[in-house]
Amino acid sequence: MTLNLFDDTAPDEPSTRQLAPGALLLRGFVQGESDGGNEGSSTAMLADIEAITSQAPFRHLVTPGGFTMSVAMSNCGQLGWVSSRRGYRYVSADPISGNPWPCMPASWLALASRAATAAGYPGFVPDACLINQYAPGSKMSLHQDRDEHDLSQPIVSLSLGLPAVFLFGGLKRSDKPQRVPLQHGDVVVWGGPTRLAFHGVMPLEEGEHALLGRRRINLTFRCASC
Ligand code: MD3
Ligand code: FE
Repeated sequence: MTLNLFDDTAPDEPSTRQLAPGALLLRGFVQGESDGGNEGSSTAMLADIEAITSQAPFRHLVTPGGFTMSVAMSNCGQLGWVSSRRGYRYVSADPISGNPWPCMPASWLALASRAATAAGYPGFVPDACLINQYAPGSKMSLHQDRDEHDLSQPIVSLSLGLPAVFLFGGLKRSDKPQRVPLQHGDVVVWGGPTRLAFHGVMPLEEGEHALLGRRRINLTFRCASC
């Protein structure tokens, strides 16, 4: 018998909460089962993630400082985010295979656009989707996302699988971050004054998710070059 210490199911009704001016949390935006069509079902999204990462496998990138990241990453879309000793950048081909990144599924684009619109950013058409995979213990240190061309465009993030504690700081690294628990199906839209906020993820706790198993996956939709 395993004791389930946290409720990792999506709520029955989606709800929205403003985390800060410009940042909106859409709880349960993606549901476990589709109630019509492909878009918005986490089971269908997981199948898409498996297809994408069979072409562009998850890998642990190295930071410019020489540290290997504990989060494993892949990408889909016209551009993908990569890190190496040479720096951070968006590239159109997977450096492992030399092939273009897999296409962003149309249903993902529709989901990201619908979330951005709900948060007050209509017309969001991302050209990049970074796929982060966390195993228990994986974390992301406080950082800013500033490698994108147009910082007036928001970033849309979707959490799947095990819950995580997201750290949401201010515009200075030294600002004390808020802790925001993120669960399977939660979407956060980050724009306006929060677009350059420092943020990170606490080490993932052990657990087993009904659909994803012992991991968390986070998708971030970005306008890298549009
Ligand atoms: C707040 N990923 O990939 S998503 C990243 O859960 C990243 O994997 C985290 O930070 C994850 O860069 C957090 C939420 C997120 C993404 C971008 C942001 C929050 C943000 C940009 C500005 C402010
Ligand atoms: Fe980030």
